[in-house]
Amino acid sequence: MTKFKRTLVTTALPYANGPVHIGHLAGVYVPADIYVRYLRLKGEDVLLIGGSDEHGVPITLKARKEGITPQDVVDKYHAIIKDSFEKFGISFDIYSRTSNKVHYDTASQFFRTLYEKGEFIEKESEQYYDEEAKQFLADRYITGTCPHCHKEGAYGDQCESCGTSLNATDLINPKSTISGSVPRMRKTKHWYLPLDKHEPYLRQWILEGHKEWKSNVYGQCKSWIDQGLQPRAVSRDLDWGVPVPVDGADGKVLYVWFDAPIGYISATRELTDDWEKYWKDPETRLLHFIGKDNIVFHCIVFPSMLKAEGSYNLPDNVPANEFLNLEGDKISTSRNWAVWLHEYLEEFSGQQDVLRYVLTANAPETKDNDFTWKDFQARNNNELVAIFGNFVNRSMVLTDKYYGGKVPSPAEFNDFDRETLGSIEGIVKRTEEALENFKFREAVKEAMNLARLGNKYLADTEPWKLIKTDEARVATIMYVSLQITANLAILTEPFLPFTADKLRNMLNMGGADWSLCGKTEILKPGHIIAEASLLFQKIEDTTIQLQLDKLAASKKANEAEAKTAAPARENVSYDEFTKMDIRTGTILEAEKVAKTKKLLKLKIDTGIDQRTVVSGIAEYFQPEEIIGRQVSILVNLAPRNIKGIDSQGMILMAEDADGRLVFVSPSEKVKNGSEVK
Ligand code: B3M
Ligand code: ZN
Repeated sequence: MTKFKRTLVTTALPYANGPVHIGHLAGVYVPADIYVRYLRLKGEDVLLIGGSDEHGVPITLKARKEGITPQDVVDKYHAIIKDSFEKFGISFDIYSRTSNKVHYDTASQFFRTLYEKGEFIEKESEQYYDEEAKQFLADRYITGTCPHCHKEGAYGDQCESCGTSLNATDLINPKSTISGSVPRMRKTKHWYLPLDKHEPYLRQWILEGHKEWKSNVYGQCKSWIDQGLQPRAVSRDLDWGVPVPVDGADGKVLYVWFDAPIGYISATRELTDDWEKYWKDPETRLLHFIGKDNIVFHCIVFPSMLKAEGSYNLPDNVPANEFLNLEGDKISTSRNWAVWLHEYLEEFSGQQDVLRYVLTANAPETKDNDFTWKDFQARNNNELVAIFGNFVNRSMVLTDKYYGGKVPSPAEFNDFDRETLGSIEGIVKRTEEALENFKFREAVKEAMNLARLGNKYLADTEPWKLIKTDEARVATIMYVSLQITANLAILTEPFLPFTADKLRNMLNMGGADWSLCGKTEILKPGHIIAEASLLFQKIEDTTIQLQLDKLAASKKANEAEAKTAAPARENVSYDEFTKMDIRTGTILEAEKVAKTKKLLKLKIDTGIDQRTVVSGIAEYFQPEEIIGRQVSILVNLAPRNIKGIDSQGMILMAEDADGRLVFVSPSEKVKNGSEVK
């Protein structure tokens, strides 16, 4: 690390079209915050930059759906996101947003520079245009039939039914979601960043120069580069975003992935006049903390932009994480399968460090990982409460009890004391080494080993048994315990900032000074500590059950939604429809079919005749309650033998979102045998 004088850490800018959840925290913000807090404690010059990504089509779609402006959407979510990060102690030097003026200026200027240097190619292409709405259509604004699974309602970029990614031109019967009209192809001009031109440089810079990058990151880069890079459009036909700052670009904005990473630069500019030092001085180290879906943009596209511009540093490392799943399922905003930070803050008020701890201990560093509420509870109760909290509490309460809160003077250290004190330094070293290599799981585990060390030390020395007989020995034991406690109050600061702060206050030791970490005389004899209060509290089964119930409700709502939203089946002709002879009829008799759960045997007056129909509605209706009810019946369905009964026809039922069945009956009484058409 020595060759750098300062570090600039950026965190992916979350889209301001929804609140943030545990996946965001685990993948990006907690690791970045841990890292930055650590560097700050060491007295290094470091900035943590963040902000909301407020452009892009999903935001315009959400605005349209809710009947508000895109600015309304981003104002709402930017506030929620910013507040969540603050409350979780993500220690941004600035948390900005890409809809502000500094960003517009910075992004436009950046584009112009590349434009004037001839770093873009201009190309005409054909794109879908909505003639009624008079605008070009982004892929998400077009729906149609999927060419693969033939489901309707597939989007121009992806079919959500079968998951295939598509081009808008692949859709069968495309339709504009804005006006409903059939879009036409129209010529449009865009600017492209020729990534192919930068390929030799990227190959050298990453594949030769950065073999130390995490293998998931390096591997993705290699596969992109080996596949061959293509020019990428950096503009879009859209009315939400940074306007393309050249003549003849009316109605065009910068592509969101062009302007968003420039947001890091804008935010730094907004923060300090000295911003160029952080971006351009080769003695500054640039680090991007991101999730795995953003790797290509941060390792290939943005570096190509920076390189083309010419005056900026390229990232020194991009420690991207994999994904965090929730209870075995992919986290999903649209399916509400998430633990939302703003909700956690209400439901687990004051327990931010617990989530920070669990997400770090179980971070998706090298592979996707799963968050479960049971694991959350277990880590809190068995680790934070039983080890960390328990040790700190005993060491402070005993000091209070035996020495009135004054750090005692140790008598002579025995081998065990020396061995214990001697272990502290090693733990600190291993924690530092893990931190410096972006191995945060390992780092937090090492830090917890210090609490384990203390816990074991007290359990083995049992001062409470010696106080009557060997006070000098107890003084030594409490002294050693307090030095471990003081070390914990510094060492855990990057991971558990609220707890470490509280602990330092309890110990009366002021701010955290990393240079003390590993020392064995942090609290001097005679130093007065304050009263101990509990650092963590046990989480009960009922609390966890509430969370599990909440998720179960979400799942149920989704299943219901999935049902109501099932796309329409393939078209039939009118002739095909009229083949079905549907009549009104009245139920005359009803009885359960023996040895079945679902079946009722019904006698129906169809107006044509009286006939027997077997119907699978027994779970929803008692036989006696449906006698006399008018229903619709398909009378020309070929007879079927069901459980030994000849069933002639079918009663029409509607199945609601929860799978409940209701009769499709005429809304007023009509003659039996009336045709339904
Ligand atoms: N907003 C995508 C995301 O939230 C995008 C990141 C921008 S980082 C410059 O995953
Ligand atoms: Zn499909």
